[in-house]
Amino acid sequence: MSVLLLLACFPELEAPDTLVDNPYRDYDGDGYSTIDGDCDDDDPASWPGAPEICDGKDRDCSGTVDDDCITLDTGDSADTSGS
Ligand SMILES: [Ca+2]
Ligand SMILES: [Ca+2]
Repeated sequence: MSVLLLLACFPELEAPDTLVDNPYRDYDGDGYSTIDGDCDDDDPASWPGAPEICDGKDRDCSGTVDDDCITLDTGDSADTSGS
């Protein structure tokens, strides 16, 4: 009960990392922070030099979406070509 009261009085104790957007922090855990050139630090599949996948996002942080991108092969999935 006292912990809840403490958090109510000091909300910054609850989640201090989300209150300040630190450009030096790697939020998505891909090894790159915003200051390192991570163009989307909410997506662990986007970082400088990452494989550019044809998914409508700038995965390699080149500034261009789907430039020279690769299509992921989903393998032997069901026939999606229709009739
Ligand atoms: Ca990152
Ligand atoms: Ca790109």
